[in-house]
Amino acid sequence: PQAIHLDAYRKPDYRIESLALAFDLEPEATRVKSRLQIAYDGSPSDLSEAALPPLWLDGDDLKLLSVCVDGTPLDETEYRQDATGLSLDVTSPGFLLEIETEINPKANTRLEGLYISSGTFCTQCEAEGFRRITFFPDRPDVMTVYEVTLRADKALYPVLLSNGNLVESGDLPDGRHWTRWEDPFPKPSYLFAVVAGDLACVEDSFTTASGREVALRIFVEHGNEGRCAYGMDSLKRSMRWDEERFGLEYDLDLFNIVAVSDFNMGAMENKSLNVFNSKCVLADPDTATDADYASIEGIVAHEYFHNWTGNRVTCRDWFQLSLKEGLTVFRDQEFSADMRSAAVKRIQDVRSLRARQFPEDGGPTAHPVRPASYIEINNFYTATVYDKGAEVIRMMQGLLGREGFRKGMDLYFERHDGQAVTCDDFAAAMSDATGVDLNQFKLWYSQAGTPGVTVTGEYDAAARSFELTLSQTIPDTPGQSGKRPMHIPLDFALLDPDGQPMPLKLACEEAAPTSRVLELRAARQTFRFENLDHEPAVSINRGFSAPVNLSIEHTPATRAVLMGRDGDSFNRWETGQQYATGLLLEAVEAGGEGRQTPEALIDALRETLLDEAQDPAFRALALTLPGEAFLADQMKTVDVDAIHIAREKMRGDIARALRDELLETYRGMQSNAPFEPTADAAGKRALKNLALGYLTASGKAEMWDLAVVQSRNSDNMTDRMAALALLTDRQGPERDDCLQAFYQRYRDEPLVVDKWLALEAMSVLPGTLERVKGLLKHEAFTLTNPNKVRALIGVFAAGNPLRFHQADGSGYQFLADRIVELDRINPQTAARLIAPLGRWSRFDGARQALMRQALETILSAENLSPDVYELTSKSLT
Ligand code: BAL
Ligand code: ZN
Repeated sequence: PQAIHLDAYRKPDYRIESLALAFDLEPEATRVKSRLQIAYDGSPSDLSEAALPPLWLDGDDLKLLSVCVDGTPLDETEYRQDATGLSLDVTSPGFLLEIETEINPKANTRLEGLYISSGTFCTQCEAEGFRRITFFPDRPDVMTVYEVTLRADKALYPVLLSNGNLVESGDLPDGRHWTRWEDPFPKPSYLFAVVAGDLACVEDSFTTASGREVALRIFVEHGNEGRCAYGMDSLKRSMRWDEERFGLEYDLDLFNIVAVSDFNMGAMENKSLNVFNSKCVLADPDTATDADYASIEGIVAHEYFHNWTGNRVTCRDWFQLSLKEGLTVFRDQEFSADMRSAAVKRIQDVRSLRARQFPEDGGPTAHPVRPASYIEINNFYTATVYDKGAEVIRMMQGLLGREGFRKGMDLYFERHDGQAVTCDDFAAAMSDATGVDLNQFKLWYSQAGTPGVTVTGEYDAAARSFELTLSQTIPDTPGQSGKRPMHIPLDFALLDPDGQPMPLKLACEEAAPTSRVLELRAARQTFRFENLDHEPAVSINRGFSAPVNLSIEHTPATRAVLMGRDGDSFNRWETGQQYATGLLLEAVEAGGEGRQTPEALIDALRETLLDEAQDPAFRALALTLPGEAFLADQMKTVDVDAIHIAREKMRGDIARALRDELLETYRGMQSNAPFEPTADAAGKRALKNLALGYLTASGKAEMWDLAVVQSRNSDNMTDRMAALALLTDRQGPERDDCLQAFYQRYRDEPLVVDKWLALEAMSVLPGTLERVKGLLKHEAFTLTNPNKVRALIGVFAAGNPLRFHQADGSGYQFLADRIVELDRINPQTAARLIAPLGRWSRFDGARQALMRQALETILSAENLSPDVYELTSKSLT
């Protein structure tokens, strides 16, 4: 397969002025008629007939039935067709093109284009699925207005939806019916959508700031109507928030969401017809956890926010994917921060960035936020494009200030509404609106790799001054070396022994604010602060203002200030995590057991656990030890066994030292009130379940009874899952009984069955791989459903380091075989399973060889998709 390069971009030769599509929906033979009004878009001097370039239409897996130009059928000598599309000679600068194709949605297991999920026709066109529906210039810079007519059997498919407004509908002979939809906003093909099925509908409405009444509908399989309330409420809150924060109103009279069970992604922002993975919208207390509720709130908001950042202003080409994704993730993060605890949300986002993006940035598939080339664009829906992209936007807001950032957003929409643009256009709007120079900053778009920033400081008591030295290094990544220094904004304060911020007077300035953003632009920079009466504790990169690996040493005294009293909760959490990480890595070096956990850490944890002034959700995060994957990421050569032993040992030490306090917390956080998915109630459950986790680690067998009782008797899925997640790691009959009872209770609930599969896949018990293999044949599992694949195979490979990396390599070979098998069904989902094997260079020689061997197994399979080929071959270099 060939790579596509950003610098080869050429604007399209032809505009599509309008597109009318008519579908006759049949599961195995859907007919699609398209009428395209086409106009040459080159310079007028090229308008001699001989000079008009051919028109290229992408097409994939389509049966071409006919092509007509201005009403005249073409014969086969007048166009050229290959496996990737159709090329037509053009003789007139404006013409009507009519094409008829046939497709087979039932056979479409890739879930790209038009396919069937549980009897419902649905589409996924981003990035390049539209070409699997009809021949079309399937690129985001070709925007057009759509009119869509849908015809289908009325009894089987009473609901027929597309983008925009419903303009007409009616009955047809033979029990069929039809609807016609018009979307007045020009859009790229990736935002096109169709849904046809027998679906239930939950309705509500929203009045926009300027008084537009918008009908809101969520379509679900019958029986799921009771699980839409939280998604609907999230939608309404998102709509209000976007008006208040960014002045952005909804622009049509109708907004539809459809939940489907088979979906490659979380959800999709098709104009006015969002299609959701059912996991990302359906919730009730009996089947969804607090984490599910929070994720639904964020994803519903994310897709809604795309209406402006993505749909009204879209990407010129797929290299600019982060233009819409990074920005929209940033927007959904800000929304969730406003709906919940901002501090907790920030910590969770940073944890997820470190778990998913930092390893990507340090591995064989590292790429910039705006990649320079790709083989398969589906492989670039990554943590880097999304989450690091969001960090880039957050840093811009840090540099411009909230008000400046808002001015930049306003200018961006003023300039580019209705256009397909680039990340440079976005940065230009930000810079022009505020006068802030972002030229060096834009290296964040083009240089891959997580910058390392080293911080050292020296206090001169006689001079009452403090000299802070910052230096940065940007690691080499595949295809990129010798990088330029980045522009890194670091939120900063100096704290006195009571944790109070001290005045920050730079030698060259009069002003002495108590916090500031230090802008690191050179490889090394020194800042000298004056008039300081005490040696300060350095609180830097507050709120994780820049996505860097920070290296800073604290004395026991300054660490205690930062952990206990820093007004920046992120850094309070961060300092504790760093402390625990240092101790754990020391223990790992010693083979795992290490020394007794120091009193200083235990005391700090006790103080946090019992500090009722702090949000329980924050306390739960502060008491959670760094995860095994994070610890592995800090090591040159990963030792999964020693990491597991060290972490469990420390958990046991903490549990034994704090047993009374933990028990008190466990009881104190219980509630008899009915379940509410609020941040407050969720925080209490999080702290209660954290306490339960430690109690079971304390070595007292009776503590396990608490988990067993909780798993059976809770009135909500959060508590039940928390208990089961502990029990799954415990050998013995009660484990098997509890898991079995859980499955029996929920066997008809696909989203809960996914949780059950994941519980088995994440177990640290020695027989896990064998059980996972067995579950492949279980009635509950199927390789054709991406949620099932991710729950069982994905969780095992990416979420169970101990068992995936077992020394005989059986985990690796298992994954390789599943990827090859799945690639024939669904390449996009198969490719997303590869990453854990790509980390081979971080392991010992024996494991390296076994992991590479597994990658070779994949690469040697016949007819590999470009998706899997690209990531596997890159992983081997
Ligand atoms: N655009 C793909 C799904 C999402 O990021 O919203
Ligand atoms: Zn998105």
